[in-house]
Amino acid sequence: MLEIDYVTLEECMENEAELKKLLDEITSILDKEEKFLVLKKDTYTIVGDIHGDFTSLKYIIENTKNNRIIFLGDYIDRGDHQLESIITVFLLKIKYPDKVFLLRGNHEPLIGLEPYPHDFPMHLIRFKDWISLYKKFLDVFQKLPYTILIEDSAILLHGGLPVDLKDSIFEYFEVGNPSEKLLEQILWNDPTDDVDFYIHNPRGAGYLFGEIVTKHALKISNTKILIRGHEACSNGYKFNHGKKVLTIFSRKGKPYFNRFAAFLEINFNENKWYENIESYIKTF
Ligand SMILES: [Mn+2]
Repeated sequence: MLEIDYVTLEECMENEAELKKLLDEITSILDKEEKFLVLKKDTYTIVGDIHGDFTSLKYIIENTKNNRIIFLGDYIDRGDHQLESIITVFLLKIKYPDKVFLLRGNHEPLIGLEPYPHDFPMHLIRFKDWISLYKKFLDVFQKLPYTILIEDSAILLHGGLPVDLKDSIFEYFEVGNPSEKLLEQILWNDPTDDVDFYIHNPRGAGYLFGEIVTKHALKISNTKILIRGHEACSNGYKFNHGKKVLTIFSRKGKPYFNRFAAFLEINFNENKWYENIESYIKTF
């Protein structure tokens, strides 16, 4: 179980210098981490979009039995407690750098490709030096990893698979030096069951990718499933592409008012984990 001392908004506001120090600390940790991470098969808690829903974030941290946790991005925008949420995941990463992994979402934006709404800066205006604080957050976001490969098991990322097919997984994910175009797709793409290959995305960035893309990526990476966030689900999760894509959505409240939120508690070492994937999904 992961233990954390939560920080309140009032504490952040009283200690603006401390908050900046925390952002420097997370920066130095992320500087040491690869942006395309390869992790061993193990037990993991996997968490989808939080979008400032601090209540759900706390619920997951306090109710998961695992001590390894992967977040799929989108910590900020939309909810009422964005600062508390992002500070909490940063504190977790600082305390457990080898057990907590923070993927980047499209709301931890690429410069020039900000989503709408992007109301996080409004939550910082109450600080004296909010512009430099926001710049510091943007610098941290640039350093978040964009993809996790769980060996022989799963690909984890925020949005979706790139539609430019390549022969090797390292080439496919442009490991070492990903282009802006590739990052846009990883952070913005969504799966579709309506076309086989790909089509433009009504979000205005990235593509909708079909089952051909998923099958190709799983084959070259020797994995069974893509686990991603990025889309609201009324039950907290959904499948696409014949259960080869699992979407996890881990927050509640406005503007979606989904009935349930969900997270995954999975042991990739268990036999037939893939056949029994639904039994690892926890809804609340
Ligand atoms: Mn998203």
